[in-house]
Amino acid sequence: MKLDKIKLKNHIILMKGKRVKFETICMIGLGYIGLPTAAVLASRKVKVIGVDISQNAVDTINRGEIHIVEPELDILVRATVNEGYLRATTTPEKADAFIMAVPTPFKGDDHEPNLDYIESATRSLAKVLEKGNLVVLESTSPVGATEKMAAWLAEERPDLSFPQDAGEDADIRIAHCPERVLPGHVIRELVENDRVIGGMTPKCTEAATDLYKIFVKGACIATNARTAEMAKLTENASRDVQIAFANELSVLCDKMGIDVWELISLANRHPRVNILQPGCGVGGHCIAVDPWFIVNAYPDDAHIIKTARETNDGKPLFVISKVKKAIIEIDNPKIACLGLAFKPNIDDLRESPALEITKMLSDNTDFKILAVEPNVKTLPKVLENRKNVKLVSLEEALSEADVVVVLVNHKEFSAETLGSDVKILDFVNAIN
Ligand code: SAJ
Repeated sequence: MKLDKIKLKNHIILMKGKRVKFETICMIGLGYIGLPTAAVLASRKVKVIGVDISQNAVDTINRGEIHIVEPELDILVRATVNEGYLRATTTPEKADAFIMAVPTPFKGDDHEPNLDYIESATRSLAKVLEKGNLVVLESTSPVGATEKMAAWLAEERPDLSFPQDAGEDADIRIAHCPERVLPGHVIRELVENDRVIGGMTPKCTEAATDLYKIFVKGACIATNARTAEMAKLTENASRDVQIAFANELSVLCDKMGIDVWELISLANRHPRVNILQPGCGVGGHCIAVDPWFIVNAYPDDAHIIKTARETNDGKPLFVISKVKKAIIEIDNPKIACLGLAFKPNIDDLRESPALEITKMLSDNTDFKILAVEPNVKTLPKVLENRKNVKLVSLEEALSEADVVVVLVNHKEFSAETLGSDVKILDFVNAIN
């Protein structure tokens, strides 16, 4: 018993002796996840070098400003840049730890994950890598991506040893720590949410845990890299399946002449039922994307996940069919499309079903589209050259439109602001 205690003590001392201190952190990718993470870390008085290939993003941040919309982020970036803890640049610099938060889009038609951004970021940071460094992949990735990142690093730096070959004795520690913050609540959730930390070895997990403990108040849960990768995909696939159920109900209710919102609120009175909300489709760069990483790898087994994706991707077509039905007797109809973002109260248009619906309606040049999106100042690229599409104020849209289609439940759209003098097709329950 006594011996055990001594052993344990030694183990802790040994671990502490080996623990890496993080004075400088290099954050690669300054987008919706990278910039908030960099700013939160810098607010803990750690020196953070933010790296992005966009000169515009770098210049904006170095002025203490931000190039994306996220509540509280502007204050944090201004303060940390002014105090000298956060600085942006276009190429990686030496640091104690590197965190990578770059996009993982698709390539080709088969939803194959495109790891090109991870690969090029990995190869560029390899140049400044030093013995004792920690490299963390935060980008949502297919299972095995962290191992690929480690292999690319090893290829670039044969002078260093990596966990895939040297195990716990490696010069470099590598981990996958997926982010799970909700756009619109990123600053709070970065700090409060529990964090899954998957190292390539237990020591890698330990080093990454030390890094995240700098700002995470939630629990840091240890696992391995592959499980951490799959955990992230599972979280988003689970939400996608649940939203697909709500979207399927909305189509069924339309056929049955039942108000789906009332139906769901009644069913949710059951103590063990919690149905989510139908909408005009599922968007964003996460839920509409990540489940495909599972389906692409295991197409013969991921049945429910695939069907959910198809159900949610099919919802915009249902919305369009309802709009066309409503305007069938109007010549050159004016259609107000309320909301372009992928979800309420943000400016993010990536994979947005509302934007896709607006674009598809505007393919019919007989239709005049009055787009209303309070969170953007100009029309997005996919709409900007279309003569029949205008970005207008809510007032202008309401006064001109023959039909008003509510696509996103932004706070600006409600029973009070929309009134009842025009034909409203509400796909997001904004006016109830
Ligand atoms: N949506 C519905 N009905 C609902 C909820 C959402 O139609 O009841 C739609 C939204 O309008 C939007 C899409 O789903 O188009 C996704 O929105 P979301 O709020 O569900 O999720 P995201 O994409 O903003 O963020 C998700 C979150 N994952 C989960 O909730 C499991 C977040 O925690 C992740 O960090 C994020 O993905 C990510 O980065 O992966």
